[in-house]
Amino acid sequence: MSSVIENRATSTPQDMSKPTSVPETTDGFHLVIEALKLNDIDTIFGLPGIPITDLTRKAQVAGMRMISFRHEQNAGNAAAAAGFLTQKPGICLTVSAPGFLNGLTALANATTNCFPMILISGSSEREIVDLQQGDYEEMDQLAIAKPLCKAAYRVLHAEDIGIGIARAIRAALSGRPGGVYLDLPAKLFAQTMDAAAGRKSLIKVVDPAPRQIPAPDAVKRALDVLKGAKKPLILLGKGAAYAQADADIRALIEKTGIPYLPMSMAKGLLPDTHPQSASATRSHVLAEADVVMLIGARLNWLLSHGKGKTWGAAPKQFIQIDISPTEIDSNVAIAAPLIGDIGSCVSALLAGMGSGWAQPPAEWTSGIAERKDKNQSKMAAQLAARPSPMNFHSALSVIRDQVKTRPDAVVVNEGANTLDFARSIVDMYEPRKRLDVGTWGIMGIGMGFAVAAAVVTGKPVIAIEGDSAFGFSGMEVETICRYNLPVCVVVFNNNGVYKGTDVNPTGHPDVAPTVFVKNARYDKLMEAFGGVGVHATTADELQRALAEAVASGRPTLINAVIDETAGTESGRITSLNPQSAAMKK
Ligand code: FYN
Ligand code: ADP
Repeated sequence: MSSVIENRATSTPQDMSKPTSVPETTDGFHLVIEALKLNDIDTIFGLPGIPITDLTRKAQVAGMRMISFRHEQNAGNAAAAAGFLTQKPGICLTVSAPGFLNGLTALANATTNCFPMILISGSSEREIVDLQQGDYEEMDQLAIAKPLCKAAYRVLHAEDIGIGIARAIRAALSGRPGGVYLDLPAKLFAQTMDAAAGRKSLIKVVDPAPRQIPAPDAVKRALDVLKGAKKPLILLGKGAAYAQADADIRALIEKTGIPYLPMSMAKGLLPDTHPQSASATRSHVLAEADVVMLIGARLNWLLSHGKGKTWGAAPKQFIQIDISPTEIDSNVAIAAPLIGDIGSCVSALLAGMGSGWAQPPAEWTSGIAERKDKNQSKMAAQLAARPSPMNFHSALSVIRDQVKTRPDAVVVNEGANTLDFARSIVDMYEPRKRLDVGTWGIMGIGMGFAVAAAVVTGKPVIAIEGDSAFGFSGMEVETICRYNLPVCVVVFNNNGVYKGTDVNPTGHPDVAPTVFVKNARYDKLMEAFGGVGVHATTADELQRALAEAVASGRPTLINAVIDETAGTESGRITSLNPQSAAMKK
């Protein structure tokens, strides 16, 4: 901490006779920075302003990476993605009230996704806020944050900064990871204290995400249920990707020979080309399986709550591996809950299986293989077509080929059709290389996630963006250029939300609510900040531009012109759109 301790003694002629040794002091700014650094946090995503501007400067001077954004929501999304990728809480730093609120959506989304992040916001003076006397950016931020995150804390005294940050880190990482809010009132930053006492007040969190070993009887129960299966299926969720137990998860799948389905952010845990992947016959395996083992995946809306038509008529038994005991039985009965961290649970299962674990019946696996082959051939034909203008398949086939040659690239993906088609078309080969709209199906994560992926991994990032989705965070292309990040944004431009063909039936000159400016040139946006902009109207043009962007690492935006009639309302989740009673008749 010596680098940040300031000797505040001033030397004047009158002082000359006094002893020269004066106590070193430190302050709130430096204590916050040192507390983070002590816990190996080296990057802050944020946006400077009152009262945290100097904190951003001092953090940079102290050797931290300070990534400044144009809007706090994008900084928050970056922090959340960094948390998912690194198992360290991503830090988002904002100003008070409006900045805090802008960051809050990302904090709530991180919590929903089980990503560890800490939103640190400066706040106005407690005395004035609590008496509601109208302070600058007055808001009771702690109260507002509480219901939207896993934990929320406020620090009032410099000597408590170490404790506050330690509690925030532990809350974000332990058990089910999630978002934590840390409120730092403006006055705190300038508070001074003796440097040695300050140093002593800091805490290096020991074992912030303790392993949680599953109970032996729970392991045995899970194995017994699995043993009895005729049509077993394993479902991998983003919790399994987060857990970084990649080798054991692969070993479990390969040892058991059980077909598996990755949820979207678990794609690449095993290569999507793996012979046991059942992605290409998803509906069939969900409906037909008799025993389903969930590994870090919740039975929420994305899995039709574990019931209904998706799951077919055949009776099902579920085995669920999760760190959160209250997840069990949340939607349907779970026959064999296995509570613990995924690494410990999977290795306990492997140990319990011993050698000679029986493979699933051949009629189950060969039936899956047949359907898979058929569906993949159908898909291959669609991908090979070169329609003009491009459609989702032809444009995505280019990205699919590029990712195949650069499996280390991170794919960020949002939109409706752009999301749904990309999920099934773009194969992933390595774990934690796909970041997308997650549990909420949120739009606006694109540029924040892309910046974080580039900063954290140093690898090329390909952001596959619907034109609507891109609009939520598009201004961050300036951030991408400013930090010269290896991000290639591909905007799937079909002139509107879902598609660009809606008309306003009233005859009023306003266009329909789902329609954008026709033939917009999103590529010019990137050029405005010194990046590379490409207008691609054919698959060949797209291929050349993408290959060049990935090879050069230069910030690039490709405006990929897609047939404006392509796409369906809400992609593959049209059924969630309420329809008016009159229309249903
Ligand atoms: C998948 N499929 C394939 C392949 N991969 N066919 C051939 N080859 C390959 N490689 C098939 C698969 O078997 C499915 O067909 C179909 O393609 C779709 O697969 P997907 O995408 O895996 O599955 P599905 O049914 O779309 O998944 C359900 C879902 C998913 C809810 C998990 O839709 C999802 O994650 N949605 C998120 C949507 C969202 O958040 N949108 C943002 C808001 S948009 P069948 O087996 O025949 O079914 C606001 O409007
Ligand atoms: P998906 O959307 O991919 O299906 P979900 O976000 O629904 O995945 O589920 C992730 C689950 O993983 C959550 O229930 C969470 O508690 C769990 N989880 C996260 N990290 C771990 C871990 N290290 N060990 C065990 N479970 C975990």
